[in-house]
Amino acid sequence: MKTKTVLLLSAAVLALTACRSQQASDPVVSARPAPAAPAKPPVFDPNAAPVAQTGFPQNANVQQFIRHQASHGRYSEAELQQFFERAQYKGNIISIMNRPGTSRPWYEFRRGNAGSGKINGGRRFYQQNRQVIDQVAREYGVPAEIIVAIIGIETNYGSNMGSFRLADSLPTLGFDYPRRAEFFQKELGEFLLMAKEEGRDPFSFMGSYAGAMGMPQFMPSSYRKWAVDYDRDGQRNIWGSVPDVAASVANYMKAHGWQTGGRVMVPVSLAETTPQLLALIEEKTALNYTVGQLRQMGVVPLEAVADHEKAVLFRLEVAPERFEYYIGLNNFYSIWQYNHSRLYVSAVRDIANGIGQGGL
Ligand SMILES: [Ca+2]
Repeated sequence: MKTKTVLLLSAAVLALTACRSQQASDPVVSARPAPAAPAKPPVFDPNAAPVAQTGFPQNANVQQFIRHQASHGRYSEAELQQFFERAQYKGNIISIMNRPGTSRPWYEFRRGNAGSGKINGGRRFYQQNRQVIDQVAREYGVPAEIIVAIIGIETNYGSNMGSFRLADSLPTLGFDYPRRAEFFQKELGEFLLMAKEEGRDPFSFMGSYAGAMGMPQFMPSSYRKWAVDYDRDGQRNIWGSVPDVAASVANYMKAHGWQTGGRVMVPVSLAETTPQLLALIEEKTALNYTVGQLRQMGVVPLEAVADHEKAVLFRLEVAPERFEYYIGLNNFYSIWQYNHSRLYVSAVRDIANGIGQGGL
């Protein structure tokens, strides 16, 4: 862990150095506010010759993107053309994206994502950064152990932040992954704005193969909205500054409705596993019912919870074909918006409870 901290610190220093020299040498970077993102990128034409064949600069979809961005005054056509001349197509990213997904049951997911290694790592990380994380927690009203747990599940406390240049991964996904072209082109647009706002070369940003950045794995649109320069050095450094990272995560949670002092989930039992209740579990995750309404349908909370609280019923497979039932409350939903997976939220809560006093 010591080595990692040193690595993170040197990464931070490098990032800052890069920023400074960039700002010093590039007078275009100014306090001029960036224009708002255009509502929607143009429609992706799946019949155009693929990027793997044409390269980026000559690709019809890329040219369409360039015209669209330039027409909104975000970048000149020449600047964008130059960007795509430098961007490298990464076919291995498309292979990763096309791997068949496997849905793991909770008892397996938990081992990999919320095991004792992750909890012990979280205790160490918290201990090393206690002062600033506690300060952020107080200021934002989000528990320190939730902040730490999210950093843990996302990147194992900063040790696995991804080694792809965003300037390669986002164009590759935006123009060679039709299923989500719209999403990744939008993120690419946000990314280019973000590089300009931060006064950094777009090719200096590193992240996961899917464009998630830094210790909290923010996508560029999230970075622009919620990343925080907590240590006030002029950079929102979510790759190497723990104060910035902790505040960015807490800010995200607060913006997504975190209620200070609220619980994440409460164990329940079902009076009977009726088809109605099983259907509820299959519903899209949302807080559509109150605890009182769920009680009337036969859900019995095993710990105190107020009837007026909003909730979602779900279950976790704790061993093959053996289920535990829960209701997720408001703060469950806040974490879910960080990553749309009930297993993810449950793992965050397990790590957090393992680090802290429990009771979340
Ligand atoms: Ca900073």
